[in-house]
Amino acid sequence: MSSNTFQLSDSTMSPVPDGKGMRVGIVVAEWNDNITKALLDGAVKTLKENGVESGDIKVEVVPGSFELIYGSAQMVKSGEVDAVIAIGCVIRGDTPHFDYICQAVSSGIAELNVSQKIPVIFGLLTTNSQEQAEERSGGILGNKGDEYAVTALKMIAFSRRINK
Ligand code: DLZ
Repeated sequence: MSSNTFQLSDSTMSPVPDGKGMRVGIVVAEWNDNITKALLDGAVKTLKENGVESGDIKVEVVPGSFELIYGSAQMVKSGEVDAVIAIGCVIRGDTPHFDYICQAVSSGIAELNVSQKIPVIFGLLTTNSQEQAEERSGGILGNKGDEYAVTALKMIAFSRRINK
């Protein structure tokens, strides 16, 4: 299976758990908001399609992807959700800023996953161009928000199995 067409929601993958009773927090960055809004919409749509109730989806906005670290940490510590999806989009520019943000966010989210009790899903889209971002946020390559939602549901189910 090509990584370009791989979808976590494919029928060849393990079934998506029923999301009824699952509470999902989403922290979404405003930078590149035409992309992050589409990713958010995709994630929310998939959560609802899989049984998550509207009232169990909590969305908070932060300015940029760097702030996803703090935003996700606070959402985790609130105790009000069973998983957090961190959504952002970083598009490579002419300066090394791209690398610093990507490195910081991936390390920050990884740290939360090992130090906290609930899963934090890495929903940071990192692309070389606006076109690549559009292709992955509702374009010809699907909507990665869908995958983030499926991952959140699978990880909540995993956590419940392990911790029962
Ligand atoms: C500063 C900056 C730059 C250059 N590029 C992006 C980007 O492509 N995507 C994104 O989400 N945020 C970007 N930011 C903002 C930083 O994430 C952060 O908000 C600021 O450095 C303030 O902490």
